[in-house]
Amino acid sequence: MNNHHPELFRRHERNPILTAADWTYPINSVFNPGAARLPDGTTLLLCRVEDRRGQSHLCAARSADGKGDWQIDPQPTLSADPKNFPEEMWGIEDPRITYLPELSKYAVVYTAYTREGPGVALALTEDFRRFERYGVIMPPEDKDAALLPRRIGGRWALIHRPVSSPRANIWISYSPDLRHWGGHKLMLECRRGGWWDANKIGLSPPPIETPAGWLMIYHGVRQTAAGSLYRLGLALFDLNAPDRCLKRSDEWFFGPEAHYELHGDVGNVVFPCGCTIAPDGDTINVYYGAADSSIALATGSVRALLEWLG
Ligand code: BMA
Repeated sequence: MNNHHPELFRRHERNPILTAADWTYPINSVFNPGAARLPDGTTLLLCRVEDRRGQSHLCAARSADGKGDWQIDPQPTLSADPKNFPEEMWGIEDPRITYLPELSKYAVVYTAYTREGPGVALALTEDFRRFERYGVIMPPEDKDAALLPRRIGGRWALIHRPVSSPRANIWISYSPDLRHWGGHKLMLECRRGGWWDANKIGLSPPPIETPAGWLMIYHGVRQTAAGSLYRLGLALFDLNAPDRCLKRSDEWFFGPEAHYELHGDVGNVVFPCGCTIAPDGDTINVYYGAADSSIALATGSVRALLEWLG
């Protein structure tokens, strides 16, 4: 156990880096973005934008340094399409982006808000302008999902979080073609009792491939008399058998502290869906929704995260 708490994630000095006021069309809030570093070095955020009906769509914002001067698409980049995909009737949320070298495409795995609750949907894209939709790939209630970048033992791997009430654990499932899924395995279980990650956990950004294993930042939800507290912990998984957990932090290392994390539409929430790794291979930029209202950036080191995990 650690007795000292190193600052593993440093908040950007100009946080929040994106708010509803930055949008070119009227919106309620912008949060929980997926992230990708494009081949030319541009950082792309696929932001969850909530309109004033209460429904979400996705909108791209691009920045040369991943910190400022964001170029925001003048209209929604990916909207719900309930005519062709009735599962998206109440909007689409919380995208996680993984680049798939085998297909030379990005996989965007997002939440489709169906009549029966959240489900997991997939779209592929080369340019974040045109999208090839696969529809719902995991039925409700399921969310917090992302693909691994390459096949494991010949099959694609999807991390996701089905709810088996009253608890919600992280699972991994496999597919030969991204459409048919099976081989379901429990990947990480929520703790019980008074733990910070008791009863409900979920994947945050897609896992980061390191020589030591897949490094996962995950969120734990603590129910309190004052509402839910969303905080982040770490776990490490075997590169060739990703359902095998090698290490897991006992403690959370990042939680709501700044005013924009404590106050907003849903206070006490830090919720990253994306991160980028700088060309040095170590610096990690984590983009997170703050209090379901704005987008903030925190920076750390993959090496330091692994060291802290022990
Ligand atoms: C989770 C998701 C996130 C949201 C968080 C806090 O269940 O719905 O989109 O940011 O709750 O409200």
